[in-house]
This record gives sequence, C-alpha cells and structure tokens, in this order.
Amino acid sequence: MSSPEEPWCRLLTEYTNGFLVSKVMFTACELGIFDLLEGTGRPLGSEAIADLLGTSHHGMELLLNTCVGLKLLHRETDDGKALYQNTALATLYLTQSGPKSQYHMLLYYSKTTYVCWNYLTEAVREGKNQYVRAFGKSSQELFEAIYRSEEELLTFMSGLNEIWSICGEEVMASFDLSPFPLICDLGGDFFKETIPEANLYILARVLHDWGDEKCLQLLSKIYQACKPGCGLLVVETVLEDNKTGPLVAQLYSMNMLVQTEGKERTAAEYRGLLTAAGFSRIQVKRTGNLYDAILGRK
Ligand code: ASE
Repeated sequence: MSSPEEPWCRLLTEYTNGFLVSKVMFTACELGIFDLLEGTGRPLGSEAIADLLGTSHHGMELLLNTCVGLKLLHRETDDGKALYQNTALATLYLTQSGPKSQYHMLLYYSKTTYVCWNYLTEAVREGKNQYVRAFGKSSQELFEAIYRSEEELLTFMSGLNEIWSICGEEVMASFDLSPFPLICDLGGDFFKETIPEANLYILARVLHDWGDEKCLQLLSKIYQACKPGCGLLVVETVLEDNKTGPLVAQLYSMNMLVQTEGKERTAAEYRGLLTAAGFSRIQVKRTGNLYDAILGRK
C-alpha cells in the first residue's frame, strides 16, 4: 500500500512519537542500565538487571526490549534466555564514564528541559520562560531559577561540558587562534565580576540566554576589557538568515523561550550585536555541526 498521503503519514507518526523515544533513552540512563552493563562487562538477563537496579521485572523487560529497538542495546539469546549488552552508541555516549558521555546533559533534559516543555503552549502565548509554572519558583533572577539546587547546577554544568566532547574540535578548528596566546572562557557571573586580562575571550552558549539589551551590556563590558588586536569568539548555534533552519537551531531557540530570557540568532544578528559593542572584522564560520563560531576583534 502506497498512497500519496503515505509519506506524510509517516512523518506525522515520527513527529508524534518523538518524545516517547527521547523519554525511553532518558529513563534508561536515569535507572543506570548502561552504566550497569558497562560495569559488569558481560551481558545480563532482564530479571538480573531489574533486581540489581531495584525495578519491576515487567517494566524492565519492556524498557530493555525498547532500547534494543532503538539500537541502544544488543540482545542475544543463550539457551533461550535473552541477554542484553550495550551497543557502541551506548558505550560511547550514554554511560557516565564513556569517552564522549552525554549522560548529564540527558539527565538535565529529562529532569528540567522536559518539564519546562510541558508548558510550551503557555511560553508561546506569553513570550516568556516557564520556570514558575514548571517548578513553582517565583524568583525574578533567571539564574536563581535555572539552578534550583546545587545538584541541578552541577548536572547542567557537567552537561554543558559534555557537549564539547562531541562538538569542541570543530568549533576550535573554525579559526586560527594561534595569534591569541592567552584565552579566557567566560562563565559564572560575568555581569557583575571584572573580566580578567586575556588576548581572546570565549563566550560559548551565553548570548543565547539573554535578550539584546543584556547581550549588549555584556559585550560592551568585554570590549572595554579588550586591548586593540584582541578578540572575542562567540560560540552558538547560528540560525539561517530567514530563520527557517537548521531545525536544531529552531528547536534550541524554542528551548531558550521556555527556559531562558534569550533566543538563537542569525549571523546578521550576531554581527549587529558585536558591531554595536564596538567589535570589527567580524567573521562567521558554520561548522555544519551543532555549534558555529563568530570571531570579532577590537
Ligand atoms: C543554555 C543551554 C541549554 C540554557 C538552557 C539550556 C541547553 C539545554 N538547556 O544556555 C543545552 C542546549 N540544548 C537545548 C535544547 O537548548
């Protein structure tokens, strides 16, 4: 059966079920399935995994078989008994100790981002983040709200760090940074604290958290700290000029609406912000991966 509607129907079904897939992967991470299988170093049966992780047998069997369908686990049978082990994807990205682990970012998606996205409709109606609805937090200060607890802060910070293991190299290779011997990656409370001396400042995934006014305030402060010839490297997911892609940049921009005061921007918008703060010789490099790079100089 192949009607003209079929490709549309497939697309519809894929979109409808997208969050079910995400949540299965998050849950398997949260329960520690991938870490357990990596730790034992040999395939385990469903009941053994359930007992070791303190879950129901029925729920665990469903979860494990779904993970097989998603290529997160391999299943083999030994004497009619099903045994499970990690696929290469799980070993690399889903275990806490994996060389390219995304474990903490997935946990953050599951426990914070996912909860905020429950209020996407309200976020679009009101044009602002949904921390109050999602977590009952009435704080006006974004970062007091983002980091509801020390644990959440650590999960978020670890998660942001983990992303560099999959996109860091491309970002750092996008420009010749050899003219800048001392590089300072700006983080923490850069609105209040003084900016240390350096030849190049990096602002990675910072500007997308803020509206234009706060961005300009921060960029001007960095420009003041810069000596002539010094640079600023902005690392962000850059939207196409007409904002109709790439899809991941659009989704992240919606996430900024739901979780922060910011949005993702186009190359022209970043040029505009950097120029307004005084920077010149602005170059934008697309990596083709998650994060792109923009270099400006004083
Ligand atoms: C931020 C980055 C993130 C603020 C909130 C965030 C991420 C998730 N929540 O600066 C990482 C990027 N992923 C998405 C979906 O935006």
